[in-house]
Amino acid sequence: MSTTINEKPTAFITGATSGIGLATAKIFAANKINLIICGRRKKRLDELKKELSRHTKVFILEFDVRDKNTVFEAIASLPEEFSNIDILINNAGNAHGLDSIEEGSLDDWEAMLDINVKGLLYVSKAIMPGMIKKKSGHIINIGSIAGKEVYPMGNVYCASKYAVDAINQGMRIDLNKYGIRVGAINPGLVETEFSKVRFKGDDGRADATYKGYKPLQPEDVADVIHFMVTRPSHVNIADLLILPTAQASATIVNKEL
Ligand code: NDP
Ligand code: 8X3
Repeated sequence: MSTTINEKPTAFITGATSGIGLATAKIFAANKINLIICGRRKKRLDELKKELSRHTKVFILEFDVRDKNTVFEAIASLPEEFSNIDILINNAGNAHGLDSIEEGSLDDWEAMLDINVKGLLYVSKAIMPGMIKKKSGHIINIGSIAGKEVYPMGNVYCASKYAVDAINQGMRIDLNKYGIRVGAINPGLVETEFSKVRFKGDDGRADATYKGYKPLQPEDVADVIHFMVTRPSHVNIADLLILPTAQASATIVNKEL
């Protein structure tokens, strides 16, 4: 693998307890990438560590990306063996609610901006210095089709993902002088816990999101992320949109109901 100067690269994955982050941790582990897996649900992190330690070295960091001080303390606390981070997967995030703008909840808006935008920035701010020092590294930001197209009732979630798109471009420009690769993958509909969170445990509504067509599976996205980080070091996949075949745009999905 030509990603890094390390013999076995180390990847830091936020939101590894579920969905895209979990699938990415699994494919990375199967390919002997050392892992720092992050999330708030410690029990899931413990179980994942147990499973993946058969393939690679795994370290757990339990923190809420919204909590600035905890983010910096957690990353500063990494043992020597895991402190040289080659790959950062900025994945933690969710939609909270799906409401017309005038009916949106302030708590939902704050959650999306605090997690999807500010949390991503805190984690990046803590990890970039190490990459800058060694003049190498690879940051992958998980955006969304919601960061490319605004759809009805997507308002603030879309704003958070448009911000991720802008941050991805800004990082790529500003980190260019250090030889750090920065790229985004922007998925359409992926069957994860995303809709359970968006609809606050309304499983009927969440399940309906993925009915009548074949949505992307988290492994489909993880596979592409693994492809991105295993390109030769002169190749940077800067911005990629991945959709289920049944989906043509944010609002056009060919469903058989
Ligand atoms: P999941 O709900 O399955 O996973 C979300 C992950 O983010 C969990 O591991 C969760 O961990 C973590 N997370 C959420 N909030 C926080 C927080 N405050 N602090 C730390 N970690 C947090 O959803 P997906 O896998 O689908 O989502 C992953 C990313 O993909 C998100 O950025 C999402 O916006 C994006 N995306 C998803 C799409 C989809 O259709 N599913 C499509 C396009 C983009 P824990 O709860 O343990 O903290
Ligand atoms: C998740 C995909 O279409 O629900 O980012 O916004 S969508």
